[in-house]
Amino acid sequence: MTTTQPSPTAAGSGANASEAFRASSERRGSAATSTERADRLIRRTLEAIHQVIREEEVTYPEFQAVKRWLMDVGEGGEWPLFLDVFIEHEVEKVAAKTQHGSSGTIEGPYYLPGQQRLGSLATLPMRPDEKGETLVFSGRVRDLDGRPLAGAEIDFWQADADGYYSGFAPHLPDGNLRGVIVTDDEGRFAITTIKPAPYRIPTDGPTGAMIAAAGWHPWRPAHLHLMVRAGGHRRITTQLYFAGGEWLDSDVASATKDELVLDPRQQSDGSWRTVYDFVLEPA
Ligand code: MBD
Ligand code: FE
Repeated sequence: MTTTQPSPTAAGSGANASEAFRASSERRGSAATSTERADRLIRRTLEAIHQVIREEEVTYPEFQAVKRWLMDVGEGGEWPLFLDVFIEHEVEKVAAKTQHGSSGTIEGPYYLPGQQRLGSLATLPMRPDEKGETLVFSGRVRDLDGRPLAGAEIDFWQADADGYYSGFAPHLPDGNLRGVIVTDDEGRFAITTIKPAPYRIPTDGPTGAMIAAAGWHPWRPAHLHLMVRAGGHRRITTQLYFAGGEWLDSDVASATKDELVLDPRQQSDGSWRTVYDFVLEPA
């Protein structure tokens, strides 16, 4: 990745991700958990850790390294990043068991609410010299019976052609490559944007340090993020990937699914076009 822009620090984007999560969980409310459920989940989680310590004969220096690392994750504001990369995919799979219509996948740490509302034929807010190849992504939103959903909202966010998200990288204008697209009377939308780059977990923070210590790679394949909402219907949170893209088969966040891979076609003007339809189930 070559860029002349200052690279955002892990700590800077981590602090923003923590703040964004606190604001969003206040909005959505938190689950009321019974003592019985809390006892069971907490006990089983601790037992799983104890089992690894016993079976792997974890030493005091290893325990202290973990303790230091956990402190660093908190102080660096990287809990949202770490949890969404290494844990959220499993929670999403449980949720998907009771979900019909289009597939979802993880939300990740970089959603920001309250973006600019755009019409059904929308160009995302971007810099005048926004780098990257033009991508036109269009489709329809329908219900399970195939009826178009007019006025459905596609809350859209993506990284730029250097792999950075606005709101989490100080060199990017607020709202860049984010927007809420509203479908027309026939449930249609068409979004003009640029193809994003793959995303790399920041290597200067504790999550990156853990990945390096284990000899893993820090990459997610290039992707678009969306939430699709319509009155009376269950919201879908998903991501769309690109056929043939790097890291598709080894996403560090384990969040790819075959049915979420787009295969854009290049047009004579050099831009890329792709179509994807969404199906929402009743709420
Ligand atoms: C991302 O861009 C992302 O989508 C997820 C899930 C985790 C880290 C960065
Ligand atoms: Fe992402």
